[in-house]
Amino acid sequence: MADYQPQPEHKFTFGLWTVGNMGRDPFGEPVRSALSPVEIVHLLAEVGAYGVNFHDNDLVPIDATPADRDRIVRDFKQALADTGLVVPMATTNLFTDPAFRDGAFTSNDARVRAYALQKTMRAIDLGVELGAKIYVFWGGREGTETDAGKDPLDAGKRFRDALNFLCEYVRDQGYDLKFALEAKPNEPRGDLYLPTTGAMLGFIATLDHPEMVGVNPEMAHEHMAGLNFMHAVAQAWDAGKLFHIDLNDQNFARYDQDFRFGSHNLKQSFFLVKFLEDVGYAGNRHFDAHAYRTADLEDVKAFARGCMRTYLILKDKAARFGADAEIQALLAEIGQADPNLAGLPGRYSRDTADALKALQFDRGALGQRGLPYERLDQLTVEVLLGVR
Ligand code: GLT
Ligand code: MN
Ligand code: MN
Repeated sequence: MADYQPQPEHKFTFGLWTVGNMGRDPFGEPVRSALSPVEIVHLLAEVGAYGVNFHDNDLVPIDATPADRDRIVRDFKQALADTGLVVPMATTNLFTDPAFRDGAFTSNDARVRAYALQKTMRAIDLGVELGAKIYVFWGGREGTETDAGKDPLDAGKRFRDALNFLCEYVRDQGYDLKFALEAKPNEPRGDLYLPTTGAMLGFIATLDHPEMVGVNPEMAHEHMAGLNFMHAVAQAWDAGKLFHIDLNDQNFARYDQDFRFGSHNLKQSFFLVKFLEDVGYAGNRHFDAHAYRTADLEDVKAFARGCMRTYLILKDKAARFGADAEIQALLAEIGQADPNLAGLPGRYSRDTADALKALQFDRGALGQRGLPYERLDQLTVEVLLGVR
């Protein structure tokens, strides 16, 4: 893997909104021209991506006529056929239109909640028509600026009712589609409900069809909350809930920067890639990021290529870490078992509990044993810096 060229088996995907991002921010107007969905598909094919994801309105404008919709979808399908790109994931825009300014599924207005369900069912139909197997829910405006006007218990119940309704819709239609919930702590609203992947995992267990629903953790969002992204991903994996993943990068405690993958926190990115590769995560590796506002079209392509190339380089580094004899010797030393434990504690039984209670521990020696994490971390850094 010396050339770090993306291949379909790497399952690298981008949203229409990522490389299509025009560089608008709260203080400035767009700096890049709009690209049509067809142009974006060709751009992604040019840089070597495997798939393209979209919100309903990235593809079909919210006020399109049925005839517009049919033409747009036909052209998009043609672009997919011409390039070989696939659509693994789709989602709904429930945050741009002013109707959603107080949330969608959790809005205080019953009409907005009903409209959000209608819009999502239509968007699911569109996603499935184009081949999506994963449907993402990012509650962009499901939150508050002030808790004076919305009860979090009502909001939670409304969100649950909406997801239960939509799970039944998918089952009733016979769609092969799973849901992936994406958490974010804040932005664009002051506080968003279910702000972390851990919160989403707890919420999923309260749904009528938890088996249909997993998570879509985003690196930048966990970092905004000051959390260790790899740990969140590991918890999701352990729960069998890592249905999708949004890769990007971010300086801690800032706004949602959505930087190029690996551009800021190389070490966290390394441990994340190592985790995904070690466990054999077979899902899409979706880059939910966009180029700097300073980028022109060529630089946007460099951004997209960079996301994939860095992932593959880090994958290579993870293999080096695994093959490094000194690193592996340190890991073996750290993880040493004690033959005197003879299988204790094992599974609970009255006997194992009694045997464990009877054991003598040298607490002083336990507290003195050296743990060579400094050496191990330095070796990790040297792998990353390319000198091992
Ligand atoms: C938006 C958001 C992302 C979500 C997308 C899906 S849209 O760009 O910042 O994190 O994944 O709705
Ligand atoms: Mn983000
Ligand atoms: Mn995202």
